[in-house]
Amino acid sequence: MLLKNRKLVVATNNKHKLREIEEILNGFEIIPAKEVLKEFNPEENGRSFCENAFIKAKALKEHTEFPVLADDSGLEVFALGGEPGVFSSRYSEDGSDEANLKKLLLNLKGINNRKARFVCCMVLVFGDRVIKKEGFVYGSITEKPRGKSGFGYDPVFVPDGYDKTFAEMGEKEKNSISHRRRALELIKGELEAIYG
Ligand code: ITT
Repeated sequence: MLLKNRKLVVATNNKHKLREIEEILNGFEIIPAKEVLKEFNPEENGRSFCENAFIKAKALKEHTEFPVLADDSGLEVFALGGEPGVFSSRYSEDGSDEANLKKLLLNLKGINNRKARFVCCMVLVFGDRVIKKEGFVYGSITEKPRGKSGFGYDPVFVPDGYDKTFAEMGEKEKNSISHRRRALELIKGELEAIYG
């Protein structure tokens, strides 16, 4: 199946993710979920990032003829048995970035092993095909939040080989090494094949 235009619907309500995806997938015309469906809020009850990404992509694909790309992502902290994992956006009671960060730092208080990784599963649905690709970035969790850029857990995550948090780096540098970039690089090859 070869498509004429380079339109791609992105199944996310997260404006930060959308911006990062637009930056990385330049050359494609990105259509935000809200332009296809005013109320896009599928229940993310999967047990893995890929299950949740598929739930989001499938929910939107029912409403558009264009290929749909969905991202499910989060932070896994090894000393916490992989928490917050698929619950990254709903870790604290109110689910705000600030409260999620606070809970994470509290749960890590006094723990020396601060190793963690960001995971991103990208699912692309077009026609009757489903393509899943995962990206990872390994690093460690700081004692205190640092930096203002980005979103979510960016202020406490220092990727291996760097001394800045994702929030201190700024979008460009983060996007060059992030879990989202790594998953998207793998999806990009598939997209080029679909669009020709
Ligand atoms: P959509 O479901 O609409 O895409 P969401 O923000 O709810 O938006 P997820 O369910 O995939 O997305 O949850 C992702 C959470 O994981 C996000 O809210 C952050 O807390 C965290 N996260 C994922 N990628 C991140 C990144 O690049 N930097 C910082 N935190 C990230």
